[in-house]
Amino acid sequence: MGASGTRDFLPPDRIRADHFGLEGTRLPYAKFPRDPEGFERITPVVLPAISPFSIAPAELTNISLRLKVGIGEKVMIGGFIISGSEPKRVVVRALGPALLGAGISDALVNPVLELNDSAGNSLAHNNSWRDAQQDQLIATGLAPAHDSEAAIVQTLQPGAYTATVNGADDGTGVGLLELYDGDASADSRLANISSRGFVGSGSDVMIAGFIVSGSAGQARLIVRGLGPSLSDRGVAEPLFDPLLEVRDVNGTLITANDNWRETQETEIASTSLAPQTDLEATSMISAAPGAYTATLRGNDGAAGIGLLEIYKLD
Ligand SMILES: [Ca+2]
Ligand SMILES: [Ca+2]
Repeated sequence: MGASGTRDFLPPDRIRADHFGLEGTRLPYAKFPRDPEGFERITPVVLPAISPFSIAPAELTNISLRLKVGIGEKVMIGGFIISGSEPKRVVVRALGPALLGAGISDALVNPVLELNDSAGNSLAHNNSWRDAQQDQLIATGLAPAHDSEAAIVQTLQPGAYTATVNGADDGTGVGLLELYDGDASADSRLANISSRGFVGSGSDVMIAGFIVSGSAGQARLIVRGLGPSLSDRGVAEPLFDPLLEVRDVNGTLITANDNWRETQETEIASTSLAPQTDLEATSMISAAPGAYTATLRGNDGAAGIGLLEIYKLD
């Protein structure tokens, strides 16, 4: 039942979806989804009500992106937008060796992480998490398990940001980029998130795990899988024919789309988010609080640079 390539999508024990840690009086960190195919190992995740007083509508919170990190245009780039009026504290992690323990044999051995603003200015750069913000990271409960892994704690003003993961010394392998909302009570939200990088076949497809948080309501989301239009952005080897799937934490298929005009054409065209080419994939979904997995791959196992985007509509 699981999406192709999600078989080995096993995060480390301490960040699995049913594991919540309280940070003082802050709201719990929700963790990203577990392996949709690992039925013998998982129990269905029910996100707890955050507090008796919290009736906020559903929001997009944490995300994890997994893909095969290469060099040049094959590095992993996660994009996110913080909307609202207040700064938001985020924790960003770049993991690789943690995947080795989860059965990924070609994990990225030594990830390097960089955080940039929308103008491309570097806000933070980290190779080994102990080198810069060790104490802060330990205090968040999100310190990586391996010294070669990278992490950054940063308070960000509303705006658009990117986090880039590459391998030290041009190393390549499957990497995991995670973004945690460390300040869910702030008047600011993660509005859009995206993942750009190499989309291969098998276990090298692009996978995005994301959490819809909140104790009530549903989030209206648009999920897009782009490829051909990236050539307009200077990508030399775009994914020719993207195929998109979204599953819930149990591995149940929520939606699948190959070419966006085939389903929901009218609804999608009524937004500003209709893809530029017919081969690109888009789905609109209403998502109850919970953990989800979106998978981007190429039709017929083709490979190339793809962009997976998740937008939250108001
Ligand atoms: Ca490193
Ligand atoms: Ca397609």
